[in-house]
Amino acid sequence: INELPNTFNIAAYLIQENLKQESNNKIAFYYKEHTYTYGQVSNLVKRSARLLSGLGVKRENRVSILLNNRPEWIFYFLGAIWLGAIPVPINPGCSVEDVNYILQDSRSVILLTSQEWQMKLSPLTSDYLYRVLLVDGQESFISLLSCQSELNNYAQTSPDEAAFWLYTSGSTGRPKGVIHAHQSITFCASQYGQETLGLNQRDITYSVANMAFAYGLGNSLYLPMAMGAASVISEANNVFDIIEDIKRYQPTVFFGIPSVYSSILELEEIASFDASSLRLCVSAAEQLPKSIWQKWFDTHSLEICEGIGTTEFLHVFLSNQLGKSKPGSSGRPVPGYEIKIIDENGLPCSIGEIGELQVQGASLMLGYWNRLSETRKAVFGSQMKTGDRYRRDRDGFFWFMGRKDELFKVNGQWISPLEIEGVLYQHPQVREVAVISESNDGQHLTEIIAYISLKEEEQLSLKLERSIYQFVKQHLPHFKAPKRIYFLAELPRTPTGKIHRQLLKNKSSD
Ligand code: 3SK
Repeated sequence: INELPNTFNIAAYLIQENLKQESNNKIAFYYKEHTYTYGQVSNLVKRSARLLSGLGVKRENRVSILLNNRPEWIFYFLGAIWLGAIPVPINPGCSVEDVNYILQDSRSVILLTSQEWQMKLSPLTSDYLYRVLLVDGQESFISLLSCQSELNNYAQTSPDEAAFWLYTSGSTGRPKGVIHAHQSITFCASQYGQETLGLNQRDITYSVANMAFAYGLGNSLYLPMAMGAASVISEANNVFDIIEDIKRYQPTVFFGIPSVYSSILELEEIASFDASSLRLCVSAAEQLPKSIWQKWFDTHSLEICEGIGTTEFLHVFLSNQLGKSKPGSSGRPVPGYEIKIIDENGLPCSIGEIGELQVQGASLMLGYWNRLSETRKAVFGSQMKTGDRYRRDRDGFFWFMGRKDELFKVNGQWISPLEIEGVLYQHPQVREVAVISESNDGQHLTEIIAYISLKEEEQLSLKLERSIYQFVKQHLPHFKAPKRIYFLAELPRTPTGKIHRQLLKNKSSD
């Protein structure tokens, strides 16, 4: 890993490295019927910096973006960093209440959004925001850029200084602003993008995640840019559109999440998925059931490289690699990260023993904005406790056992909901599963409850319900079998696409 100079601006690095390599005319982004070369991106980023500067934005001011994936997102994000300001992406999957909270909490002075969102937010309640820019309508962001000149001088920032924030939402409480330095991006790009995935200049990446989510930001923006590769910017929010996009743009790398892989496999009979351009498939954000990995492999002869990361570490730190993966595991440490599993006394667990995952690496956040006690609780030195329970096998692969707060005790034994979910996923009619425990109130025994959604063409019937209960009985010991199974059309999801377990827990206690 190369030492960075004392003055380092990640936006300038991503732009200038590509122009140095004479990639001026190389395509950086595909969006609908448009393409943007690295030369055009450079021009639009510098104009964006000029526009923000003209609007009075100063170094270290926060500026928010609330949009689906689109090119303006990228020009604004990099333009702000070029200027030394701090972009704060907001996931459009957030509630209006959370968006208002983030605008206020981050003290953002400018917001780039759409007319639709502007209407939803009206009246805006932030005390700091003085201008809303829109991507649509009469005075669109792109039309404003066309009147600007390029701002050629970028802010002489340090690699350690805040470059951007990402908001992370836990299952409870308000979203937290995660502060990342300029150097977090170079670290993730070299260690994960280059060393682990082997991304290169010829790649075209496609990601299903919104760029306000750390996974999406890396996949669509800085991983491909750092390699001089191209990226498809897509607003697709359903599987049919994703399948259409893959046919149209022929990407080489597909960054998915488990529910998308599962839906593509399910729909394949009606909308065939053309995987011929792909050399690499990646999954993160949630554990990928082994059954989905296997079916994808059998159908497309492609391994899915599963990994796991956190917003606090910006991208993936545990990952499988092509030809060296163990389906169902999170893989091995990405080079440059030191990863331990520790017991309740803070001591390293032995092989096979379950403990909490503790990660150390240079992409660790600077801290949570204005949340000192939460920062202190999670981070000590350059390490962070993730709250995830893991075990490691003899080959050094890490196996996710569930969130620390999701394990429960039945018959005196710790049970991971993932083990039960893994069994239910093997039932041919099951699409999604989440297993939770009904909280033990001290008077009743803990009960295991499963929420299930069925595959598209399946109808719930008494016969099917019985077959699922029977399946559970056959494949799980009595005490691990869910007492009750509820069927939902689909399971609730968080803005980043993870199953919203807290909502299910609330539902079960209603
Ligand atoms: O959830 C994950 O696995 C993840 C992966 C990459 C970047 C960020 C996150 C949260």
